[in-house]
Amino acid sequence: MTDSQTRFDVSIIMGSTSDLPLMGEATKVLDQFSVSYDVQVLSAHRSPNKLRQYLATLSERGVRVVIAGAGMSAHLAGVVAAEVVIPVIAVPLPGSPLQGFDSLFSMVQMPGGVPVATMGVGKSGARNAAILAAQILGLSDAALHQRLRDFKAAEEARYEIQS
Ligand code: RP5
Repeated sequence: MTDSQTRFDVSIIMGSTSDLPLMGEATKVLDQFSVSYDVQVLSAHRSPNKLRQYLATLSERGVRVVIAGAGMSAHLAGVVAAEVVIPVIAVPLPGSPLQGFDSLFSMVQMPGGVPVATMGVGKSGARNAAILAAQILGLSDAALHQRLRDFKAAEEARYEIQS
């Protein structure tokens, strides 16, 4: 568990170490935008007490966005959203016999009052979760906002070269 005094902007939580390869896409993007983050493997099903204890520290650490990635019956993002009042971005992960449909439906269909911003399944979802987190932070950080603008321009230039 991270030192409870350590401050960071984004908390990335995933349900299992088996989620690390795909959720690593989110860390690459946050590195690209120089956004600080913490990574935890904490399961809503297997380690609910540790998860709750960790979530209770986020406010004092200055965390502003949570990214929660999980597969199968993925309750992680919903449980996080039940405990915090900062934005929660969910990444449904594939790998089960249902190939991510299970986690997508578990995450996207939250009851009214407990919002979870659910991305697409898998690698692109993890990537988009980090970009969305950076965009949220960029609303109050002009330098980060500019890095996001530069990223858009670079993506456009890259697309022009390819087409
Ligand atoms: C979920 O169950 C995890 O997020 C993971 O995607 C899935 C399988 O976990 P393992 O059995 O590989 O630990 O809770």
